[in-house]
Amino acid sequence: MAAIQRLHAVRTPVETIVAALERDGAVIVEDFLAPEVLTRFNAELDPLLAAARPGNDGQFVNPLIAAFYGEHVRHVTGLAGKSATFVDEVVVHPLYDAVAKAFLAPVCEQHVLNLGQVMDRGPGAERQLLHRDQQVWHHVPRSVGEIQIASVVALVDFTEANGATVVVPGSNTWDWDRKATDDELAVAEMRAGSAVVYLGSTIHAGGGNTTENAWRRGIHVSFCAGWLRTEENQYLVAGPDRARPLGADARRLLGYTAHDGIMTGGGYLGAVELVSPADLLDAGAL
Ligand SMILES: O=C(O)CCC(=O)C(=O)O
Ligand SMILES: [Fe+2]
Repeated sequence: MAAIQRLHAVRTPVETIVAALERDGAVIVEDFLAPEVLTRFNAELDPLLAAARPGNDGQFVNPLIAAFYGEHVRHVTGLAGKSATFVDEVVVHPLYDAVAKAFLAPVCEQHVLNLGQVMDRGPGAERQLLHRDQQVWHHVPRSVGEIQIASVVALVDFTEANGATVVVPGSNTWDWDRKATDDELAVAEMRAGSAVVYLGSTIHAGGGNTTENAWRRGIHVSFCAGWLRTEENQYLVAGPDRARPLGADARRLLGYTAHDGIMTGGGYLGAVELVSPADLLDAGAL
């Protein structure tokens, strides 16, 4: 069985974390969330999860997605619209910013939040199909390189039995067609508050939950190049009323700043009335 390098969120220089990601495509970042943040976040999520139906009551974009997520996972999607802790502490987490800049700055002017959802893997959940998250943008030529950075943050202790994420270290450097064997899988067992961070090209899956009654509460959070269509529609998840009181960084990550590629030979994207929506928010016009 393969292993994932473990590094500490605060004590490790970010360059070391980036180097581990370049080499292995995945790294466990210990103590990614401070204990106080973890407690606050879980308290905020408790009622949302209590109301969530396993398998989303069968409501998915299509039956293949339903099979991918399965019937035993509770989802709280669109966290940017539902959780202040998510926006204040997770979306703007400085480590995401540093890692996203390291991998995505070569291909975009700014990155944005792609997805932020709780995945509470329940007893009976089977391991997901091994996949690469950036396969969702299969029209983008692979020669473009990394266009996404992703993570699963543990909100309870992650164990092999309760469905810890599995990753394939080094698969970010593989030919796209190569399949992983079982001995190439590594299980991201980690304490609550830690995160497994991985690249969009790294093979991984949510793990199977073989316990009787233990739920694996984690959040799946990813960022992508700012010119991509995001998996969750963040403008509708977090509309202008939600974005107005936020700081500049959060607004930018939620897509309220135009992606301005004019100086690098491209064009501008995401403008409203020819300016950044964030400027309209400031002017009271949005
Ligand atoms: O929940 C997990 O551990 C991983 C989920 C995942 O990889 C996905 O839904 O794309
Ligand atoms: Fe995934």
